[in-house]
Amino acid sequence: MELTLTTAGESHGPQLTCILEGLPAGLAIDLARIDADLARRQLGHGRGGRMKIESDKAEIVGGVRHGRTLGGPVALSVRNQDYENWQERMSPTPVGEEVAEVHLPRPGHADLVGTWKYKLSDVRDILERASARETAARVAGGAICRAFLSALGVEVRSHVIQIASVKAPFGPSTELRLADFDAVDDSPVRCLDEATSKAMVAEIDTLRKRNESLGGVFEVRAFGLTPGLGSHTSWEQRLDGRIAMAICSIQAVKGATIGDAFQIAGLPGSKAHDEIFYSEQRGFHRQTNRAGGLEGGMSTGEPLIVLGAMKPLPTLTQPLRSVDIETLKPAQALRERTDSCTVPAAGVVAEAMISYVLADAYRRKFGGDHIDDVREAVSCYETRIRWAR
Ligand code: EPS
Repeated sequence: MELTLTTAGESHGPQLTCILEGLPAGLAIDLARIDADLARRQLGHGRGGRMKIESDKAEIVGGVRHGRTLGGPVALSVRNQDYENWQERMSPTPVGEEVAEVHLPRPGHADLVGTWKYKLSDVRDILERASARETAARVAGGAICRAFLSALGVEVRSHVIQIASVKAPFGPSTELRLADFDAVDDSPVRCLDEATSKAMVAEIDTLRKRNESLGGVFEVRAFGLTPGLGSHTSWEQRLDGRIAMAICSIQAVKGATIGDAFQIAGLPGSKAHDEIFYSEQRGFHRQTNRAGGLEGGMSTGEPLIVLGAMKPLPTLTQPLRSVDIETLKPAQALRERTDSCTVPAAGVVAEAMISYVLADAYRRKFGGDHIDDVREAVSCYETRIRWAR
C-alpha cells in the first residue's frame, strides 16, 4: 500500500488542490490544525506583498466525514485570494480580451526551459505552476500526513540554521528534544537561537535594501520513528533517497543531506558511526546519532535529521540580464513582486514533505485499512524487535 500526494493549481489561478490517496479510515482530522500549518508557512521575515493578500485556509472537499477519514482519497482545496485580481489573465476558459504575454525569462527560474519544453510562448504559462505558491497545497496535504504520524507517536519539526551568511550555533550534531521546538515559530526567522534570529533579520533587511534575495539552510527532525522504515533491498525503497527527492523537490532547494553528511565525509570511519549498545531498560540504543536516523536506507529509531539548502530566490527587484524570447534581444528579466527570503517558510514546507515521505513509509510497511489496524501492526512489530518506546 502506497500513499500518494498530488497537487494541482497555479499561483494566481482560482485555487490550489491537494489529493492524498492511500490513508486508512478512522483517522481524526482537525481542520484547525491544517490551517495552523498553512499560517506557519506564511510567516517569516522577508516575505513580500503577496502574503498581505493571502490568508490561507483549507477546505476538505472529499474523503472525510464528521472529522474522520473514510479510507478513500482525501481532497483539500486552498483558495487564492489574489485570483480576484487575475480573473481575466488566469481564466481557465477563453477570454474575449487579448492578454499580454510575458517574454522575459528570469535566470534561476523554470521560465526559459519551461517555454522550450512545453512549446509555450508565454512565460506566465510556466511560472504560474513553477511558483512556490504550490507549496501551500503540499502543506495542507502534509498536515494530514502529520495527523497520521501523530496517531503513531511520530512528530516532525523544523528550524532555520542559516540565512545568507548568518549561521546558528546549532546543527545536525546538536542534541535537540521535541520540546526544544515549542517556541520556534515565535522567532521571525524560525531560528532557535535568539541572538542569531536578530542577526538573520538584520541580514535580510540589509540585503533587501540592496535589491538582493537570500537563501539559507533549514533542518527538519522527526521524533518517535519506529526502526525499519524504508528498505535496503532496492534503491527506490531506500528512505534516504526518498527523503532527498522530497526535499529537493521544494522550489529553490538545491541540496539535501541526512545528518551532517558533508562534515562526516571528512572524518575517519572510527569517528563517523554510531556504536550499538543494549541494556535491559533501554533495549538497543545509540549514544550518538551521526547517521541522522538512517542506516542502510532504513530508519534506526533515532531522530531523523534532514538538512535542506535553499538558493537565493531567483525573482529580483533589480533584475538580472536575460533575453526577450520573442525578439531575441538582450533585456532585463521579468520584474515581479516577490519575497526576499523564504527559508523560514521552506522549513515548514519541508516538514510537510518529510511527513508525507514518512507516512508513505508507514503505509508501505504496515498497511491497514483502519488507523487501529496500523497501530496494532506497529505495536506487534515493535514487540518482535524488542523496541522500547
Ligand atoms: C512566488 C512569487 C510570489 C510569492 C509566491 C511565490 O508571489 P507573487 O508573484 O504573487 O507576488 O509570494 O509565494 C506565494 C504566493 C506563497 O503563498 O508562498 C514565486 O515566484 O515562486
